[in-house]
Amino acid sequence: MSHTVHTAHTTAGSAAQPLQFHPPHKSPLARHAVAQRVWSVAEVQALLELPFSDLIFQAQTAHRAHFDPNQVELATLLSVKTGGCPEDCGYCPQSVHFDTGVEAGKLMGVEAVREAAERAKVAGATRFCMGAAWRAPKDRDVAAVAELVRAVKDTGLQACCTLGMLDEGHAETLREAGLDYYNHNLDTAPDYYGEIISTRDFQDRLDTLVRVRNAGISVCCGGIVGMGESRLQRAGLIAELANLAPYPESVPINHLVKVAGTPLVEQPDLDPLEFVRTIAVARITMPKARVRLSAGRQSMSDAVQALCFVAGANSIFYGEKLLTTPNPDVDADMALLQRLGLKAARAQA
Ligand code: SAM
Ligand code: DTB
Ligand code: SF4
Repeated sequence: MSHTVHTAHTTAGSAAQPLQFHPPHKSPLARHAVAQRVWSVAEVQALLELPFSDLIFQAQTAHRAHFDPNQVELATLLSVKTGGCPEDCGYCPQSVHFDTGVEAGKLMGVEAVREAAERAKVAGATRFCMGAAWRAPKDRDVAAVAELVRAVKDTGLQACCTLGMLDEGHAETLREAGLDYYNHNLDTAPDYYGEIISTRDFQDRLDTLVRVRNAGISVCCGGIVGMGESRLQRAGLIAELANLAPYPESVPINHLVKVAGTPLVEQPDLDPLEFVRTIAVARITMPKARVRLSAGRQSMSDAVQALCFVAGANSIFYGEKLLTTPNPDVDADMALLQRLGLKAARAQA
């Protein structure tokens, strides 16, 4: 049986399947793909429903098989082009459709980005992620971001960017500039996507992910929980991510940051333990991925964050700001890591 990255729409409700081989297809990286399990939504849901201790035990076991469980990657974010986005993602403060007080800006210049990357490096980060509030960058935008990528790479940090949907050739331009990762989230389950975003569809996201893979850039792809989705839909999101072939190298799990002016501001709080469960299931289904405890830490207790690390999270966004919203300050994060005996991942030589 052959599977490609487009398995996405075929997983819902499918029967449990054993190990599958995802054959080399268009992606040069897929050449290295080994047997990868295909997850049905029902199987992922069954994991989400395990007794909590059993779930955490499985997640810790998977984590320890592939990573030092006491090491966490620190990734710093910078919004290089803020606001004014034509998309209507219901969670996002940067959409022009919502009155959130975020002002539209221009793309930052190379020197300002280089300085921010240098500061992030001094503070201990190993990855630097640049976000732009675009639906899809134009050719000239991609050329300008390629210069920012070069500046970040000069500092010795890993470079990641998230710019929206990429057109033919864009991923190659970014790769040539040295881009290590491209972040492009599936965000929510295919059957909930239309409730959250109307200006694009789920398949648009998959199309960009294929372009990123084919250019030889590592994939950073995750989603947001706490947007009113059901547990089954959380399982649907994780199954989609885990069935990408190969699954993403990096998986950010965001908790919705409720921003005044967005349609989701009144969303009831998700049970924090359900967030921890989602992290655990991401770890079990994508055992070799960096699972990032992403947006939402500012309103999470230290104890919940600690449970997320026990559940297999091994990366965080680090620095006082995400893109437009606050993140815990560096001193608080350093203190938390120290209390937990966690070490920051070192930069590769
Ligand atoms: N415009 C590009 C796109 O949407 O792919 C890149 C930037 S966009 C801000 C990157 C990601 O930020 C989204 O995919 C979403 O997962 C996350 N995000 C945006 N607003 C958020 C919020 N209020 N809470 C949690 N995550 C959020
Ligand atoms: C991701 O998954 N989360 C980050 C990053 N990738 C680009 C963004 C979080 C944004 C939270 C809302 C804000 O600060 O604007
Ligand atoms: Fe635009 Fe990205 Fe925000 Fe959606 S999430 S409105 S695409 S910046």
